Amino acid sequence: MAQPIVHIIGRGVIGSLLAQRVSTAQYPVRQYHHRRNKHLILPNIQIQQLDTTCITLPTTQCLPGQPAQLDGLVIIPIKAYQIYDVLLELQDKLAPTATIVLMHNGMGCIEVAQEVFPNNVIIAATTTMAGFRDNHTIVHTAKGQCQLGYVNQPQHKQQYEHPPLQLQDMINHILPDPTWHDDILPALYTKLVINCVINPLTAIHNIANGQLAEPEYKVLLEPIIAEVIAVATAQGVKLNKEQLLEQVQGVIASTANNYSSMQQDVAHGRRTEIEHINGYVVQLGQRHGIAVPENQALFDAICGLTTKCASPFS
Ligand code: KPL
Repeated sequence: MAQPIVHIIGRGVIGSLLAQRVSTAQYPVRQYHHRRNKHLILPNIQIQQLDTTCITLPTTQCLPGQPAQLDGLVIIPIKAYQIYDVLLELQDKLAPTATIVLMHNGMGCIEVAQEVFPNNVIIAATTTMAGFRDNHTIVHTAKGQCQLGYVNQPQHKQQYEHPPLQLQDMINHILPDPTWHDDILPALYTKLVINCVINPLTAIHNIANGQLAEPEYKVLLEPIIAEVIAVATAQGVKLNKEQLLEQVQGVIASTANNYSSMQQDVAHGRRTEIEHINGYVVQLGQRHGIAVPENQALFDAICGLTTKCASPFS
């Protein structure tokens, strides 16, 4: 049986770091750029690895225009606000046996993927792997970890050319420090909490993650976390405040020298994922009649700093 191909959608930081990990693990890999760039000659991406040595990734391919049956593992590590369009673009291009791995900050996209691909296996993953883009070089700054779990497991598994276990084994080699969860929702809400705190605060105050350990910022953490726990509880997801506070402080310490993705987006005038992070909490607050003034204020502040901000995700 041929090795399944790993298809990575996008040339972003996480996508490029993953492409490098897949080729190091010696699996066949293809990385894709968007069709709107089909006439551009895109330079090869360089990765500056954790040990500061550099490697060059193979040329990325344009997403196929015609129905093409991409099979194997299709990893989608793009910005949350790009997911909807990309899933629609992939709609007639994935084999029913392809396994989709969604990997992005924020919430609200899994439901869309389940609607567009009701018959595919879908895995939701979240990571603390990190890096930043310096022109065409991606600088890898944190090995990080991954939490993942199935969100769609169609019944007709016997038609799979590559049994889920073979793909699961590949995923375990590709993703940094993976932990599988039977119920991925608590892990996704935990990452939401981390992002609700670190991303907007570092972007608003234009600081590295580690500065949030200073007393003036430390006092801000708990009320933001308490609001996310309240909406998560209303959604049926139980979280523990003390544990979360510790986890947030742990990420602040372990990524102390890093700049969060939202700080980088704001600093470069790019669109942020705020609708899917604090905006998602605002939306859940409205749905359940729960006041979330801290998250609302962070949402408003980031919208005030960037031009491309829509109303809370819906
Ligand atoms: O996910 C992140 C991000 O920057 O988006 C954290 C974990 C906050 C690390 O910076």
